[in-house]
Amino acid sequence: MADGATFHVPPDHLLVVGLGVSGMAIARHLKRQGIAFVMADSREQPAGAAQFRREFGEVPLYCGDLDEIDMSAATEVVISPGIDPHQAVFAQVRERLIGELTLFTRALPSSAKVIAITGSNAKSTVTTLVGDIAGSCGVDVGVGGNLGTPALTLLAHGHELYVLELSSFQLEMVGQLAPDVACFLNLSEDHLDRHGDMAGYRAAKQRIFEGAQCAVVNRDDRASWPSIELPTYSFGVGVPEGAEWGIAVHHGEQWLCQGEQPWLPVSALQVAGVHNVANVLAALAISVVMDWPREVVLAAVARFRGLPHRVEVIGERAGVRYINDSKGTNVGASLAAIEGIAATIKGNIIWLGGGVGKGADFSPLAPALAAHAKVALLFGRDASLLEASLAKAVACQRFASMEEALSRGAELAQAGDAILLSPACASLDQFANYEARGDAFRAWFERQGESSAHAVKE
Ligand code: UMA
Ligand code: ADP
Repeated sequence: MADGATFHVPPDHLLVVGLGVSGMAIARHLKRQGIAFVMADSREQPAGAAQFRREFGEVPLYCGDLDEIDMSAATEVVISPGIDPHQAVFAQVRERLIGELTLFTRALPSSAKVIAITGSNAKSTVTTLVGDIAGSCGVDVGVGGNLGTPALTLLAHGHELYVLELSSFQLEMVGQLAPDVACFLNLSEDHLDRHGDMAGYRAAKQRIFEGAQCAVVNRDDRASWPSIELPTYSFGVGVPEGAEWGIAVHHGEQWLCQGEQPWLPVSALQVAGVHNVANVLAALAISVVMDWPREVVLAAVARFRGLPHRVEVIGERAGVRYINDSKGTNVGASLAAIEGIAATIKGNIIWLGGGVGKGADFSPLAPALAAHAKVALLFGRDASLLEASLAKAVACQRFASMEEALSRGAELAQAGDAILLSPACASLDQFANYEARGDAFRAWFERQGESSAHAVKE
């Protein structure tokens, strides 16, 4: 499509950039609204081109170098979250640059409510749980955003409530969403290649609070608190005071509590690890702000089994638990998983890590591994970087593949231990995505079961 000739955005047209999941949702929304637009993608042959042409017929689609686009006549330029707004190519249209959520806010009926959830980790878990609770309470709810279904696609179905998982990429371009509840779960190093430094990353996430009715934040992570004045409700894993949410001992057992009021024993939860208790507390805090009925909320929370690949207990063999946390793709996530699981087992953790480290500093893992891990079994592209950061704290061994690391883990494990895949890295060097990595973990576990059953028969 790009033949070196300049592509001119016609007057009175929006330019949509990025023909992915968000771009298609934006295009469908603009069509519904009767707003003229053209589409562009920086790849020569984006996977969605055929689908776009089927749905949008004559709407011009430009594929190729974005420098070749003359954006001067565009009324606005709508970019997908994966596209960096700071690129020089957008310098001339900075005031007219918007994201999907700006369109969402403009079209949102005033009667509809929005719960917006962000954080470096736990977004999908908390978003899904809050959506489950809302649904159980009889609310007509749409659940999506960074989780998968774009906010504009949800909007097309016309819900009473939108529960949106929002990434820093989406929030950077949010406009003013003004949600009924803005929840910021935690902040740890991620996406610094896009945001420059932690201050830039936090600033993007802080935009969730603009115009919000109230904030739900993490008492154990000051970075999650709003920089602006807002009614604020907090959760944390310590003993709560006043209206705070936390964990306290009640009748000799640990309970999830609001202040002195016990809500649910930790033992009633199906999700594993202290970090998941924090996630449930965040969802409870939101539920109370929304004034949902307590008994229905508690029943929904007790039913929640968590999401696949997030500290998912795959099974137990010879007293050893196998836990798939393939979605632990950054240091903060894996730290939470290691500490969360250590508190629930009698033995030690056998930790599997590695993959693409995204330039992260792995050293924050060292104290947790020193305290809780028998060994670190490392694989993938950045195994040597992990070893360099961790070798003083924990015995490290390197392997060509995750499966080889798993086999070694099974040899080393004793009853009471947990084999935890929480790699602190992206998977793309050896797998299609984190799901494929988690599926390979499960498949290995199941294969071992079959071969040991076979051995017993023989
Ligand atoms: N593209 C360009 N030029 C670029 C970059 C991208 O033309 O420089 C094109 C790509 O070819 C692609 C399209 O833009 O076809 C759109 O890409 P996108 O990267 O914005 O992705 P979408 O398919 O629209 O999916 C996005 C989110 N992706 C990103 O933020 C990278 C999805 O989150 C989200 O589920 C979806 O919108 C619906 O809201 C994924 C993600 O990885 C899961 N998110 C990051 C994370 O969770 O850490 C933030
Ligand atoms: P996100 O959507 O933000 O990536 P997920 O709910 O998919 O979050 O969880 C991703 C990973 O984050 C989990 O696999 C786990 O390793 C880690 N995690 C889960 N809960 C927490 C928490 N409360 N604090 C820190 N890390 C967490």
